[in-house]
Amino acid sequence: MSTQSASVHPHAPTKPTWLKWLTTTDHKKIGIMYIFTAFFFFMLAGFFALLVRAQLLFPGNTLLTPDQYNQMVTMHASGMIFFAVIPLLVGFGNYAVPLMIGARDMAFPRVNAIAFWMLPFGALMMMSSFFLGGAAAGGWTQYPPLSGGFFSPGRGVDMWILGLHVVGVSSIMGSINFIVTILNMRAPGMRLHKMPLLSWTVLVQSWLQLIATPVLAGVLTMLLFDRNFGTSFFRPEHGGDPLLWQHLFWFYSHPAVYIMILPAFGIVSEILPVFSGKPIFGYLAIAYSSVAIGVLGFVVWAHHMFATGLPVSIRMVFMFLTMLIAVPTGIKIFSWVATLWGGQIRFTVAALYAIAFVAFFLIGGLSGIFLASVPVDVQLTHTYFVVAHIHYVLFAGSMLGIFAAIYFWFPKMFGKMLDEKLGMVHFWLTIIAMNVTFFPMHVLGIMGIPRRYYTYSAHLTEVATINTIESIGSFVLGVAQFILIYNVIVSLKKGKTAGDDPWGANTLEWTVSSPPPDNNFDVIPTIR
Ligand code: HEM
Ligand SMILES: [Cu+2]
Repeated sequence: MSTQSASVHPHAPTKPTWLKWLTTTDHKKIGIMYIFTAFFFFMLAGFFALLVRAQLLFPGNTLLTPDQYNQMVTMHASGMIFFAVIPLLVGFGNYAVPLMIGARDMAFPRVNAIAFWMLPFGALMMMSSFFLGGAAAGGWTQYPPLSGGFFSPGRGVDMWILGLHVVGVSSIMGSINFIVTILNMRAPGMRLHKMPLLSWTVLVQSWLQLIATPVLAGVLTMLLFDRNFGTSFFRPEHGGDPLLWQHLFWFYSHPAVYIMILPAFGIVSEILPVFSGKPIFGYLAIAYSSVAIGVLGFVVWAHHMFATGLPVSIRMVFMFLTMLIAVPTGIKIFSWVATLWGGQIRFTVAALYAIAFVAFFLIGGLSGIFLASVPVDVQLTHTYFVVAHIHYVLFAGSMLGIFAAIYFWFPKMFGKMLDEKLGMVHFWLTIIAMNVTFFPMHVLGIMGIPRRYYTYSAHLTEVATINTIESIGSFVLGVAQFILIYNVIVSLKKGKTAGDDPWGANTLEWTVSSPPPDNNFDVIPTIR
């Protein structure tokens, strides 16, 4: 086994490069394809957000029709969650985890390839609804009766459901693959307690996907049947219950927020020690608090339903359980700060993104604790405060983690360094514009301004000013991402050669060449 090398198929005919990529089962190529595909959808869903912000730039704007506005809000959020953030993280997991644990590939390389290819197909299915009479417009949460046949008569919701089914199957296949890989394919001597933290978080993420995604598939199918085949799971006029949707939807979608953040925790836990020149503080605490977050994530879903008239006793239980999540999250924040503390910090772009993650994700965590409190949530749930919260967890959290990962692993992936100067410009513009865009949303929310509204009154001058500022911030945020794209293109062509270990890191992927050989390791390393 350990002497197997790249020459296992000496007689394989040489394919043209593009065909090699299209037919590859190599986890590294698949990881890179995940990342590029998902980045494309990040830009597309970002464009939808900018249309939303353009509409809200000043009161009484008619850039979009109300229905187009609702479609943009829906497709922005759905696109970001399912086609951008989750697959970006899965892409980094795919690329890095087998290398980090000393494996030659994922456990099921062909399943890995199929799972990847389902992503663009699922996404295109959902996006095609724009050309089939209009996309879904009921928000990414698609609460019935809004998503039912009466309020959403077109094909949009059906295509939304079918597209999600396809990426759902992809997620389930991917998660099984990660679980088997991580549990069975670690290099000799790499006990679970020695495994890099990214693998821990990907392992927990995969369990969440495996358990939660089938529930989403079920509830989507029920809605599809209500809409097309005369069932009435969610139709009160025929004895159904719309709240059943909310329970099942959030039983998936609350774990989904951890699906979207856990690998980012892992990424940051890999990067901070490298650039602070110290080992990670509290390795076991980070590993086990990730498991705790995964478990708790399944028993808090009703905190999305505090305003639906659930019995007070139930709301109290969910409030308490939700607040408990602050404990494992706090443990991580503490460990990261302790890792940085007293270190010889090298402020590379990757390090800056990881540090910014800790600083700004904290804001999203704190607003989450506010929202966990029933009386506060009842006031704020329909307002912009929630939009502020999700963006501090998903942009300031997941996306900053993803940017950190891009700057950190790019040299390994392509053997070239990204330009640090361009990276700095990208970093500072992103951080400033992100806060200008999303921080004032807390204020709008506390003022009582509802979310998902098409426009607002010109009499609300303060509200208008805040909206204008946010919109300008968002345009800068959008433009800033082209600096990253430019950096990638230029660096691929003429970036500095990276060498095996440009950052002085010591996980296994840095012991092989950049880019790594096809089979990852000529000799599988033994861990002591
Ligand atoms: C350029 C960056 C972004 C901008 C300008 C932006 C802006 C917006 C706006 C304006 C809304 C609709 C507000 C409303 O009327 O209710 C929204 C909703 C949403 N955004 Fe973003 N967004 C960005 C990035 C992201 C990212 C990276 C994610 C990650 C998943 C994300 C997830 C969401 C979600 C889930 C919602 C729906 C919230 C709900 O359930 O009501 N956004 N965003
Ligand atoms: Cu939740």
